[in-house]
Amino acid sequence: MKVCVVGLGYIGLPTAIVLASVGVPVAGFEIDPVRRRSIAIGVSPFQEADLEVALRKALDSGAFTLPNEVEPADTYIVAVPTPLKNNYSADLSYLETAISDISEKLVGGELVIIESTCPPGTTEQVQKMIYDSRPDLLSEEEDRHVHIAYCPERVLPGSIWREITENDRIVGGLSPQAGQRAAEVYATFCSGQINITDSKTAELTKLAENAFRDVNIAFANELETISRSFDVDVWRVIELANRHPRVNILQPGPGVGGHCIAVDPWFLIQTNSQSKIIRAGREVNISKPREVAERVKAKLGDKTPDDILALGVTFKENVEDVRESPAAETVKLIAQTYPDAQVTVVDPLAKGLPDSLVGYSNLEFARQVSVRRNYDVVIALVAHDEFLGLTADDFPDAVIVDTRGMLKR
Ligand code: SAJ
Repeated sequence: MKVCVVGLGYIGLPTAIVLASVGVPVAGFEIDPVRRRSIAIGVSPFQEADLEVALRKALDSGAFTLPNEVEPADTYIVAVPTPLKNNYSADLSYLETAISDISEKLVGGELVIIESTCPPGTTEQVQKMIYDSRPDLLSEEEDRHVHIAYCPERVLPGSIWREITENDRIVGGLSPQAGQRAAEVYATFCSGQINITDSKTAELTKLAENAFRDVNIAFANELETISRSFDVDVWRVIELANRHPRVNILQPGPGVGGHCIAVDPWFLIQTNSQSKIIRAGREVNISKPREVAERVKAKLGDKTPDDILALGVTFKENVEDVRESPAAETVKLIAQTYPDAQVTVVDPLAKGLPDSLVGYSNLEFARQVSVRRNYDVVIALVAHDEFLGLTADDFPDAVIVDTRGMLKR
């Protein structure tokens, strides 16, 4: 088996490395030359526990190479971004480019696996793209056809290197043969159960997982609003409710971020204009940063703050990633509401202020909290491990808005 992984991001890079680590020759194609050069010298372009050590081993072993273009292989794995367009539909342009690059190299009989999160029906579209550009491949005997499967990634940012080998996989073949062949690829490194199904079921299952989590978090977020109106601690309510054997409520926060859960439910909504629950979940979670900013205003009343501290700016705890971060969105609203206040954003993991916050002259970034300063307002947004020693008592004079229930622990 020789594999070419197209797109060396959060999913493609670990997938390429894990295959190389079990001895499969892997060519990794990354379109961004800066990212490619970084990977080639063994430096991961993003932080993920244990990944960089494995990357260096894979490079040293010679099993992982970094060509400047898509390289001929018998298996292609596509892990390119599928972001949202402004109209909340999926932008499949990166996928189209990847498929076009792969199509040029095909000789027939190869397996093409899509891992990127996609709207239902995309795998069938991929098949059409391939045969539209390469009708010559259709005229060959059947075993020379191109086999296509949808195998969604399901790994959790922050635990990718462990989960990539341990999590169960879903393998959706466009044909039984494609499903079987794709399952064999994952069996080389995955100790979890490999479940073979058809491509549309696999596409929908992936979206169902992330939409379910989004709706569950939205439920927790709505419960937070309700509990607060009764002056009741929502974290205690959830803790107690989750003692019930059939209840499992997730945790409230300042909203839902990242490049998956804040995005993927839209792929379901776009296919069903009647969507109620999934759409409502999105709306509740999207509205949360504004609600947090309103809470700050309500708590301050007539007072004008001079010094505001925001704890965390990444999209969740213990990662450096700031994409779609609800913490960043909250900070932006606060910076806009109080242009004369100094807003200090502390985050031990983020590389700096996200692009969406650059240009606000009242914002400053720091890696460590100074508990000595007399902040007027403290907003707790991300429960990084580094913050867990802090309590409300560290900021005796501040108005505190704790969106994660982290300052009392
Ligand atoms: N969040 C809460 N409360 C919670 C859990 C999460 O507010 O109880 C927030 C986080 O702070 C963050 C957002 O939700 O802003 C998403 O974080 P997450 O840890 O729930 O999920 P991701 O986006 O890091 O990864 C998800 C995972 N999907 C599921 O758990 C169903 C992961 O397994 C997927 O592989 C990933 O999406 C993906 O790439 O699709």
